Amino acid sequence: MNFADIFSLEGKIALVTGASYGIGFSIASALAEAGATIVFNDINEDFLAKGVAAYKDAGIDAKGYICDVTDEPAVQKMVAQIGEDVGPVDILVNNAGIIARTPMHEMEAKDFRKVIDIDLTAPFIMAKAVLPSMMERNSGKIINICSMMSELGRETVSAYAAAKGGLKMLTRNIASEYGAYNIQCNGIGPGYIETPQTAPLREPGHPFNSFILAKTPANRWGTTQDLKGPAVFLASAASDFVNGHVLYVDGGILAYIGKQP
Ligand code: NAP
Ligand code: GCO
Repeated sequence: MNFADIFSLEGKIALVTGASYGIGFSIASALAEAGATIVFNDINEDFLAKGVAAYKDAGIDAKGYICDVTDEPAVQKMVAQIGEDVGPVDILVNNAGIIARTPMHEMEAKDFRKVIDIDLTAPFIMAKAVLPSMMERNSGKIINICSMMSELGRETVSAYAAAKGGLKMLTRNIASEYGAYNIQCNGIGPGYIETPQTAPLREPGHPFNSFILAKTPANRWGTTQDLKGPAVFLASAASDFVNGHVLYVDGGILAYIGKQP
């Protein structure tokens, strides 16, 4: 295999969850640019339609499905439908996620459970749905979108940190349990990226903005573009002996003690 072919996704089918916009859209676009056929889902019909149109504008013929990633029968149905429509999933990216920013002592258990359900249980449900076919074909890539909060805590994000820390361990466990089937499961841990999820933290004058810049050696917020190369690497043959890792794409945050005030 020559060098360019190592990164090629020609002939592969990639399912990216929650990919109408934001990080999911950018990762799906990168996989498409590397040659993959893209399928994605959203829970919201309007966002799904906007997503399909945005892919079209980018020259990508992506197929969208309405599906809540926490609903196991709906996920099984969607994966079966994708099998009929385009073929079996070769690459799964568990991107759909939510965050709740609430002091833990004020958080209701139902709101904590909701974050765990979408950010941790759903990647299990999604992976479970694609694994049997990957095992049969002795080939597969699963990429879980983790977070700085897979390693670090901070005020107000207890449920999110618990879920993303758990997702790091689910990643290692899938790698351990299915590595013998030539299935690689790795994570991407984005640093602080400009998306709707972080919009409240980036409002003008919000102290979090200067806090994050002081914590990031790159001295900037990440963009969704920054995640494209790492996603193609982990989806392609270039990473066939890389399993159970989380690749942090954080401008150096985890390496740095932070700027002296
Ligand atoms: P975003 O802009 O809020 O997008 C999240 C996507 O997930 C949306 O399309 C949303 O759909 C979808 N989604 C939520 N719940 C769903 C469900 N139950 N079923 C199906 N889809 C669902 O988030 P983002 O910033 O792009 O983040 C994407 C992933 O990266 C998340 O897992 C997030 O935790 C992680 N991450 C983000 C950052 C960052 O700085 N932005 C950093 C580290 C990790 P609707 O819009 O229809 O609700
Ligand atoms: C926060 C959360 C998220 C981050 C991200 C960091 O601190 O509020 O951690 O908003 O975007 O997950 O990797």
